[in-house]
Formats: sequence, C-alpha cells, structure tokens
Amino acid sequence: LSANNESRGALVVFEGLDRSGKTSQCGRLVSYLEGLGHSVELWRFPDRTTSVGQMISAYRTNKSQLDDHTIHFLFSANRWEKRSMMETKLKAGTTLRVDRYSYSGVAFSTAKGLDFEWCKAPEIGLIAPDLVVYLDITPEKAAERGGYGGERYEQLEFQRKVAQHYKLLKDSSWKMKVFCVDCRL
Ligand code: NYM
Repeated sequence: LSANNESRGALVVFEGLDRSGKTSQCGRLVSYLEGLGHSVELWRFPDRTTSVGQMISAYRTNKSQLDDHTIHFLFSANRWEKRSMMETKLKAGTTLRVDRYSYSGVAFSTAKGLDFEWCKAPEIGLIAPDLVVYLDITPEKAAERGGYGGERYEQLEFQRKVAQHYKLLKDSSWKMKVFCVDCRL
C-alpha cells in the first residue's frame, strides 16, 4: 500500500493496557471522522467472529489451556486472516480504526517472558499502521476502572509487566509512529 496514495484510507491503531479506554476513544474518533464525511470502520483484535477468534476467546476465559507460544500464533493468525480484507478496505478509501494490533501481540507475549524477536516475527508482512495511539494509563488506575473480570490477563501484577513491555516496544522504533495520550488524570 502506498502511503502517498491520497484516496487510500488510513490505518489507525489504538493500544494500551486493559481498561485504558481504547474502546470509547475509538468510538469517538470514528464519529468525529464520519462527521467530516470520511468512510470509517471500527475493527478490533482479537476478532472473535472467526474460528481462530473463538479459540482465542476460549483461552482468554480459561475454558482452554494453551502453550504461550501457541496462543501467540493464534493472535497473529487472527490478524493474518483479516489482512486481505483490511487491504481491500484501505485501498477503497475506508479508514480503519483498530482496537489492538501487533503491539498487543508483542507486549502481552513478551510480558509472559517470550523472546522479543521471536514474538515480532509472525507480524512481519502485516499492513503497517499509519499511526499508533497509545493510551497511557498506570496499571493501578486502569484496575480501578470497572473492576477486572474473569479474563486471565486482567491481573494487576501482569498488567504492570505489560506496561513495561509496551514501553520497551515504544522505545524500540518497531514500525511504530506512536502518539501517546496521557490518560493518567
Ligand atoms: N491480546 C490481544 C494479546 O495477548 N495478544 C494480541 O495479539 C491481542 C490482539 O487479549 N488482554 C490480549 C490483550 C487483552 C486481550 O482484550 C484482548 P480486549 O478486551 O478484547 O481488548
């Protein structure tokens, strides 16, 4: 995809800890852009509508157990299975506002202790975002919002590790044009 092609839609990714406010910020951006007359769609990963997405959901709610490497590949496969649709939409001029993408894949898996380079490898070849908006919130503040539920990653200790790994990723310049929004207040 050529970033210089003016009729191409933009790929804007929102990233952050669980409960950082991605979903509401995404919704706001979509309404704003639609108001300006743009064609915009709100996507999210994991996409639970596919069979891979259903395997991911079962894992996240502790209905299935999977090796850390295996679930890493499933999250990545879930992005790959949407790649051609993503390309078609962007080429047709639709802007995609995506809740989580490769950065979640790498930040969450490296927080579990998997190797950084290994985690990035399956993401190579996916469409690079035009912008990644990182919603910067402390793990403590995020935990206060709405209370964590039964999701296996929604544990304060683990979210602290994820925050550290997001930071490493942000500083690593890995395909990221990051714009940080301070949500700590
Ligand atoms: N997650 C999400 C990953 O571990 N790897 C990924 O590649 C993606 C896209 O799944 N805790 C994790 C982050 C979240 C969870 O939660 C998705 P939600 O509530 O759908 O944003």
